[in-house]
Amino acid sequence: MERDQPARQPPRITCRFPRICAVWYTRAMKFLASLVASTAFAVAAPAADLGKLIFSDDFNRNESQEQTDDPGNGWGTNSKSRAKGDKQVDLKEGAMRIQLSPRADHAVSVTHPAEFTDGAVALRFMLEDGKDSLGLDFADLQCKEVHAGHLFVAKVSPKDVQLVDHKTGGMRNDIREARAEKRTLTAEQQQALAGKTKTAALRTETGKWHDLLVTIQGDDLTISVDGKLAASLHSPGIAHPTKRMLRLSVPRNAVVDDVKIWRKQ
Ligand SMILES: [Ca+2]
Ligand SMILES: [Ca+2]
Repeated sequence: MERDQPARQPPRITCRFPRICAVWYTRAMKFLASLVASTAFAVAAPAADLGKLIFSDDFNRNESQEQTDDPGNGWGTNSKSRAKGDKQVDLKEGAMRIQLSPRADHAVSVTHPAEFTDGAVALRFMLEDGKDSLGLDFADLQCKEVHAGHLFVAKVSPKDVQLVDHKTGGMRNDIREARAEKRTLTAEQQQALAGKTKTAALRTETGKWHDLLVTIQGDDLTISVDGKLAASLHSPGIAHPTKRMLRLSVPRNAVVDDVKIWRKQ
C-alpha cells in the first residue's frame, strides 16, 4: 500500500536584499522589452511594408578581370550585343559604375531576374551630369504582345522623375510598329496612349548619392526619392501578373549601389 505523501512545496527562491532584487528585476525586464521591441521594428518594418527580400547586392567586390563586363551575382548586360563587347559596367569602390561606350548603338541595359506580381526595388544612385538618367525597366520576355518584353519603367534624372506604362501604351506591338513606320495612329491607339506617362519635376543634386524606391502593387506604380513620394501612376499594364526581370537602363552614365528587390506576392 502506498502511503499518502505530503504535497511537495515548490522550492522558494529567497533574496537576502529583496528591495535591490526587485529594482534590478524591473530594470532587466524593461531593458529586455525595449531590446525585443527595437529588434522587431528594425527587422519587421521594411519586410512588413515591402514583402520578402528576394535579392540584394552591395557590389563590395571586384571582377575577376577588368577587360569586359563581369558584375557577377546574377547580373547580365547588353554590352556584347550592343557595344561590340566593350566594358560598360565596372565594379569600382564598392559600387556599380555604368558608362555608355562610344561604340554602343543602344542604352546600356544591366539586367537581373526580379520575379513577382507585387513587389519593390530600392537602390542608391548617383548621376554625375545633368543629362544623365537611370531607368528601372520592368520586363517579361515571355509577353509577346509588347516589344522586347517592356512592361513599364520608372526613371529618374537630375530634373524629374517619370513613370510609363509601356505594356498597354507605347511598347504595344501595333503602336510601336505604327510609330516606327511613321504611320498615323488610329483613334484607338491614340486613346491607348492617353494617361500612360506621368512626369513630375524633381531636382536631385548631381554628384551626390540619393535613395530610390519603386513599388508595384496591383495597377499602381510609385517612385520615391530620398524617402519622399515623387510620383505615382495608376495604369493597367502595371498589373501584368508576371514581372520577370529588372533592367537598369542607362542612356549615358550612372552609378548604382545597394540594390534590393522584394516580392510581396
Ligand atoms: Ca572593376
Ligand atoms: Ca557598396
